[in-house]
Amino acid sequence: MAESTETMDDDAGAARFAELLANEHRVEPTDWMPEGYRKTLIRQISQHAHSEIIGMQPEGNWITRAPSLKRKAILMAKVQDEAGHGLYLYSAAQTLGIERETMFDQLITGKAKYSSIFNYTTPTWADMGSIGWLVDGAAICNQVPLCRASYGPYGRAMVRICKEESFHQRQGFEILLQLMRGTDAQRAMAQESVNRWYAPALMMFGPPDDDSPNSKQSMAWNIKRFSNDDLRQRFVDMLVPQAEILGITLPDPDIAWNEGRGHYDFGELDWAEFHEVLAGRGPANAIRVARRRTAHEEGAWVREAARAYADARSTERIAS
Ligand code: BYC
Repeated sequence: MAESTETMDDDAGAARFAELLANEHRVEPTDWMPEGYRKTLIRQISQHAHSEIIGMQPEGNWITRAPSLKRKAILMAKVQDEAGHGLYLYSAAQTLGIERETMFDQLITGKAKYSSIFNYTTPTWADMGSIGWLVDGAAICNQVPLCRASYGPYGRAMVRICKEESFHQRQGFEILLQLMRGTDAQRAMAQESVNRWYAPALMMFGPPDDDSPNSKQSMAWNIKRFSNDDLRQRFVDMLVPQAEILGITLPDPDIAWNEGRGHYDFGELDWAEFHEVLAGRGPANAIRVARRRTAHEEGAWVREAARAYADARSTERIAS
């Protein structure tokens, strides 16, 4: 087993930390790490965990109304996967010294950020297709490189999360494909939904690189492996041929293949809207946080029962 470096003095610890990064090795919870690295990881991992938990709501909205038993079973499994992702990520953040209760508190009091995308509403069934295809698709582009994040518990959690996300993306694509092969009304519903989700999905990657205060340091620490704009480009390049297969039009007249760059060009995004959503003024911010707070309060008895059970077990163990 690797020796713990947690107790090294700062100079020796910093040298060892730099060596781990230079050799593309993982940093583990018992290793010495700079305070900024710890704080950045707590920020990113907890925001990611919150996104998974809040992200259950827009789809949870459709579980009782899914159009068939099969669709309902698939959607329930997907939403349960998201709860699981949230739990792995809260556990990974806890290894950095933050309590889970503190993170929950930050979320339900509106102090914590979570992904902007979950502040949009899901008025139609086609939105389940768009979330899978576009939101989970963006999540995969962003998260596959995070499997190589330098912090061990985060990178390892991401491996399983990414496997599940790719199933989620395929199921969303398949919902849209079915609608596009259906009636005129179904095709119109799919197109209208993609029109609403496309730009917010591109904004999931975060602000443009020259307006991203955290990217440079996070890349130097091998947490982020690609810049926000690079990942956004990768996503657009992936979407265009998939949209052709679906027969869906991406709602951006500026999309065009650029032979010189070897990538698709695409239009400017509305960053004012992104900042409004981050400031808590998106279409569903208030609903999402209020719903989470109610669920947390209504779940108090579960936490009390789990605590009482754990206390009883430890008393039993001491007595035996
Ligand atoms: N939404 O310097 P930047 C899912 C914030 S869940 C909200 O570029 P960074 C799914 C950013 O936090 C997917 N805030 O930051 C679940 C920072 O603010 P603070 C969630 C955003 O960290 C259920 C400020 O803007 N994925 O897939 O270097 C159902 C400046 O940004 C956003 C993750 O969490 C945003 N979109 O890069 C279906 C992935 N973008 O903290 C699907 C992990 C930026 O300084 N996270 N901000 O106050 C990351 O990869 C990075 O944190 C980001 C941002 C690329 C998101």
